[in-house]
Amino acid sequence: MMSDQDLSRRTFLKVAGVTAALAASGGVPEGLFASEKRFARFPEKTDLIVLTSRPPQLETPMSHFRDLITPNESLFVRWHLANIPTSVDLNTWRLKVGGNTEKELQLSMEDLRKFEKVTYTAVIQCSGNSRSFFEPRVAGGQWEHGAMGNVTWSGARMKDILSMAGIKAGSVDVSFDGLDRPPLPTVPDFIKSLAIDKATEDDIIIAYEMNGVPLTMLNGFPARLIVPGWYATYWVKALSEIVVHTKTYEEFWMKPAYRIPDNACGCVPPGTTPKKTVPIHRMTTRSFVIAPAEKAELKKNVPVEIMGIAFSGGYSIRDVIVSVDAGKSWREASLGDDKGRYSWRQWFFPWRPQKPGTYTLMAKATNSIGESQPFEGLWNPAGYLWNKVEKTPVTVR
Ligand SMILES: Nc1nc2c(c(=O)[nH]1)N[C@H]1C(S)=C(S)[C@@H](COP(=O)(O)O)O[C@H]1N2
Ligand SMILES: [Mo]
Repeated sequence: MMSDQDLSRRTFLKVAGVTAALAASGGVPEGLFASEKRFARFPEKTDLIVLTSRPPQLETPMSHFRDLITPNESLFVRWHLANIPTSVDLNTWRLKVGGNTEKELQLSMEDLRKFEKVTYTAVIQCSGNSRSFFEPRVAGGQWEHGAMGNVTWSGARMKDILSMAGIKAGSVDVSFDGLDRPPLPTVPDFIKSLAIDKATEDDIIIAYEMNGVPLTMLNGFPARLIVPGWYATYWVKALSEIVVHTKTYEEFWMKPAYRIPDNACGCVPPGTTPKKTVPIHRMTTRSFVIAPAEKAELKKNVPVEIMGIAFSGGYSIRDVIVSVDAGKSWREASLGDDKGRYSWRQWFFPWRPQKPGTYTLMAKATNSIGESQPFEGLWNPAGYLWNKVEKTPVTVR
């Protein structure tokens, strides 16, 4: 996770005594200052790391990922526009469904709850999760690894709702808009779209519950789209309107925003511009060492269980291999409970360090279709898809 170069940079800044001043001015990347992270407690949330407070961009500390399911109060928060809903009256809230449909629907929460209820566990992850590790640096929220979580979602199937509305011939795209609004007319409203075939897949739901209770306001009360396996940019919160289109929907947040190079790795040589791009979609395969934490101090000859998580874009984790010697040798970890192909999987690896010193722990996951993780970070201009094998240094005394 941290190269020697990063460590020396951190040390340099500390020695120079400029850390606090730079952090206060907002002029430094959060990623370099573990000790100077700013925490705040927002409504229905526990203390989270603040990237920005208006709009709220709140990151989950890694220690919260010891749990298989991320508690609602711990889940990260990301909004693009400053005008976010802070209260919603279910007596007046309606989900409008229209466009190229036989009927226009105005669904109340009661109506939404009448559709067959679907429940599954799925990783939610921001496209820009881990962006702060890109070199050269890229613009955008400087997340470390905490713009993710594993949540059990319940809601109504999108395809059931669309079939109630009646999809007319010639439909190609479906767009999703929420209650948040741009602060200025020049800022485009946050609207995302899915191709009609994607939008009507079995597992696409409009969720009204997270972990068995109504969504928190910051995570999209009263209902949000869930596109399991895909990045959370599509998981539109506080849904208000769904429109079926006869043309590809390509407004700002679909184009030019949230696009990746149109090639197998979604990457280009660092610092260059891709020739052709496509909308970001499925998540890459990732794994993390969660415990012991980075820089933990362990005792020699005392057994520890290394624990971590692994997930991929909708295909089950086939195996996780672990190294305690910076990648020289690898052994397979044992996998925890299987909560389905969209969930993350915990893994466990017993270890008894025999000699004092510094050890670098690493994990590498492979999914059921053979997708795995690179050893070096791949680069793209928007800072998406980061999934390299991370390094977790620990000390044994
Ligand atoms: N209405 C609305 N929905 C939205 C967004 C937004 O800005 N407005 N941001 C998207 C992005 S980019 C992410 S990463 C997720 C974050 O979901 P969370 O705040 O529940 O963690 O919401 C998505 N849905
Ligand atoms: Mo995001």
